Formats: sequence, structure tokens, C-alpha cells
Amino acid sequence: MAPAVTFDSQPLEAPLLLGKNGVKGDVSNGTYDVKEDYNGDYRFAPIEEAQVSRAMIKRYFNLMYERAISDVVIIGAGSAGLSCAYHLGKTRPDLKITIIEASVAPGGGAWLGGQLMTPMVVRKPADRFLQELGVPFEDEGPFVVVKHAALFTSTILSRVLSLPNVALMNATAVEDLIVHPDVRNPGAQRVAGVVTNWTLVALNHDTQSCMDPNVITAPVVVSATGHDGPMGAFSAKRLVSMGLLKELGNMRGLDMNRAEPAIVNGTREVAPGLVMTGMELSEHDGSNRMGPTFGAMMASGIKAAREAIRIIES
Ligand code: 48N
Repeated sequence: MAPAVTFDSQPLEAPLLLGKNGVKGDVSNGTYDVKEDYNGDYRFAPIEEAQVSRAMIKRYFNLMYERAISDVVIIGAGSAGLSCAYHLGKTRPDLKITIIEASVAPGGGAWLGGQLMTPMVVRKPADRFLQELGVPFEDEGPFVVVKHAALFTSTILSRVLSLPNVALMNATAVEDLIVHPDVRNPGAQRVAGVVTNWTLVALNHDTQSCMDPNVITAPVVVSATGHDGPMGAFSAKRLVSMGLLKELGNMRGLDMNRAEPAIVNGTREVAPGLVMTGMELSEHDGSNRMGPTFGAMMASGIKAAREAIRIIES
């Protein structure tokens, strides 16, 4: 009978793995001298399937428990939301920042440039953000070109996810806003967090009833849910349906030179406790779209981070 091997708190009967030549993996004291042999005897440190689940469950549900009370929630991990998360997470490492992203794959529309072409155009001065991130680009004078949009998105994703105070919950949808009476302004209402569900659940409320959601409270919510779409422009549409916004402005036609400054300069607290940025703001304000240039997404995300800090410090 193989000796019981204790890994976590529960002793697990772990079958000792025997290499071809009968060499036992040394699991006695938790150190693993497992050779990396590509000559037919490649072996892994022996664990049980249950340890895989436990390693995930322990961390994910600890995260859910701990982030039920966050300092800032960012809805949407597209280029604007990620730029906000990066600037905010770096500038205020004391803040618990939680990103909620409906898709399995974060990044939103920033995996391609335009019309499925891969280079990403960024107008100056937003190239400075690329320099800060360490994203290489070709300088074309008034604008720069990143050779593949995924180079920007994968770089900012890795920078954001390496920040200890930033958590990303993808495949999770915000399906409502928490709204409380505004103690700072009696009689008014204030956004105080978000209502979330697994995205697959949020997409199936019509087929399965009573799948109640979860909540995450935060004094500031940054909404960067992009263009109107199945889940896009979420907060702008919710503000209308809850009576905090009279009507949607609805995004206007393409005019890059009007659109990009409008999104950056217009990024603001659109309702008490709710900052809106990125292309969602064009649906809220009725500003133009800019087409496949991403400088305004980066700069508006940074502006949103500064707005969030202003609110927290006010
Ligand atoms: O990339 P998007 O859609 O939005 P932005 O504002 O970060 O970037 C927009 C940009 O990609 C453009 O559209 C470019 C510049 N084109 C302009 C033009 O003229 O056409 O990211 C939004 C993210 C997505 O990943 C969604 O999955 C996510 O938000 N999302 C949500 N996540 C959680 N809960 C929701 N309710 C929700 N709705 C959307």
C-alpha cells in the first residue's frame, strides 16, 4: 500500500508515479525532484484531480468573497476599461479594483484594428501610453501603428493582471446597478456597486427563471461597456430605464477628429458614483464614432481613472 501523502490539509492517497526505470518521484517533503525528460520518461509531480479543483475553488471563491466589497468596479475589459484599470491600479495601489468582463476573453474590440485587419492606429499624444506600457510601434508622424492590435491588448492585459490590487472576473456580466439614496445629496440617488451573474446565466434569464444574481458594492463604478449591442452600452441604457437619464444620445456617424477629443474630454461622472468612458459614452452623449483608431480609448480610460480618484478623494 503506497504511503499516504499529505499535500493540503487532507491526506490524499497519491499513487506514487514510477518512471520506466522504477525511480520514485520524491514527494516526501513537498519538494519535487521531477526530471524533465523528453526521451520518453517525462513525468509530472504527482497530484490528485481533487487538488486541481481545490486550487481553483479556494482562490476564485476567496476572490469573490473578498471583492464583494471593492473600492472601484470597472465594467468592461476593452481598451478603455483596461487603460482605466492600469492607470488606476498603478496610481492607487491601495484601492481594490475589480474588473467585470462579460466575455470569456477580455479585450473587447481591441484584438484587431479595423475590418479584420490587424495593425492598430493610435494618434499622438496617446503614443505616450504605449511607451509607458512598452508596446513597440512604428512612428508615422502624427500617429503611430502597432503591428498587431493583439500586441497592445495582450501587453496591457498582462500589465493589469500583474497588479496585485486589480482583479478580473471574466465570463461575468453586470446585469444591473446597485443604487442607494445619496447621503451626500439628500433626495438624489447614487450608484453604489453592480449586480453580477455568470454571463451564460445572464443570457438565459428568458429560458430559466429565478437565477438570482450576485452583488459587488463599490463607492465608484466605471462603465466602459462599449457600443450598443447585446450587452454593450449597458449602464447608459440602464440609466434611462431607471430614470436617471432622460434618453440615450445615440452615437452619431464617423468623424474621427470630433469623436476622439469628445470621448476623452467627455469622460466624467455621468451619474453620482458612475463614471462613463470609451465608446459607451458616445451612446450616452450622442457623440460621433471615430472608426479604427484607439488613442481615445486609452486616453479616456486614463481620464476615467482620474475621475474615479477624484470621487474617492472628494
Ligand atoms: O472594446 P469595447 O467594446 O469598448 P471600449 O470602449 O473599450 O473600446 C471601443 C473600441 O474597441 C471601438 O469600438 C473602436 C475605437 N471603434 C470605434 C468605432 O467608431 O467603431 O469593450 C467593452 C467591453 C467588452 O469586452 C464587452 O464584453 C464588455 O465591455 N461588456 C460587459 N462586461 C460586463 N457586463 C456587461 N454588461 C458588459 N457589456 C459589455
